[in-house]
Amino acid sequence: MTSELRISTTGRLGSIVLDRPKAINALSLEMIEGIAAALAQWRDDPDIGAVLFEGAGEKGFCAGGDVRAARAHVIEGRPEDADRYFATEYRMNALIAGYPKPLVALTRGIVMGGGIGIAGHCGMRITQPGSRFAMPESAIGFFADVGVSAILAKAPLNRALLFLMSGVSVGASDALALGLADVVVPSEAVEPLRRDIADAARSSHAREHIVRLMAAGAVVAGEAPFAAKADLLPARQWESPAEFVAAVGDIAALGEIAAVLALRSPSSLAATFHAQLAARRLMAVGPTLEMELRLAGLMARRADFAEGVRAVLVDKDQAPRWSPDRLEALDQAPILAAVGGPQSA
Ligand code: QUE
Repeated sequence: MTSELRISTTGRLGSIVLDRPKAINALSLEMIEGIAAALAQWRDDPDIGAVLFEGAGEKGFCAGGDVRAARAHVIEGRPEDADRYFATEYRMNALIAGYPKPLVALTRGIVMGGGIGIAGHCGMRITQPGSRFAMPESAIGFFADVGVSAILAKAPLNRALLFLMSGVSVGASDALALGLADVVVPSEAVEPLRRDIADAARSSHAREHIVRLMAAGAVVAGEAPFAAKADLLPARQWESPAEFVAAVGDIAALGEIAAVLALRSPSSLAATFHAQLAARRLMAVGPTLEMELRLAGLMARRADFAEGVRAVLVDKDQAPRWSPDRLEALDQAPILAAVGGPQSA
């Protein structure tokens, strides 16, 4: 068992604490395997009634995945090792999404990338004021993965595309508006809530008890400024990522987000756009993750992934050189083939 995970039980409550606080609990392969092993063991254990996920440290629940390691595999000529990392992570995401017992995510601070891949798929999602949610993969030449396309497929299309393509972070109220969390609970209520959830796990109606605890502890969500901005876009079926990006550029109030989109990898924008449309056709987490695994195999091998991780996380010059550097110059055929859209038939 890895030291980056604390796995324990309190009565009939299983507890999984991501414990790699120096890296904001970013998910190593060993952490992913440890989470999957604990969940697999507890699934049929009659002594476990519910499972709680939390992150150690002050900074947040989880900053993402081990994209530095995935990049190293690719540039050392072993992209299959990167494939194996993503396959293991997505299998864990599917295990969470289809889990037969109540899974509770208790998040705060940073909840990004692979962190949303855990917390977002839990059946009961509690967050706290001040939390920041994002899928920032378009900044590193990858795409919004870990099955989050399937969660956002239930949100209005413009909210989903703007959030996933831009990678900007949003607060707790917007996480509710996007369908990434269910309730916001004040930080001072968390300790008693944790005890109450452990008590509820003893009940044969644990799910109903926890739902009631969540409703009782919730504060009224405030304004959701990101969702309000996305709702300024015309409601329509976008034909291409370029058309969507142009529409964002046409609305003055979206200027900041348009500027962010202009910095993102064009390949990432296209992959994230087409993955979201595919998720809306599939409307199921398992098939969406299978689609994402094909897309991950493609995207991890493209130059933008190694370059994006270099610029953001290795050299930290924040100045990636994308190829191609414009959506207009991108051949979308390989991306369409990977997502398996009607266009690829
Ligand atoms: C996009 C990402 C990640 C990211 C930044 C991006 C990601 C990830 C981290 C991260 C952050 C802090 C750490 C760490 C990793 O940042 O997946 O180890 O200490 O894990 O723009 O996908």
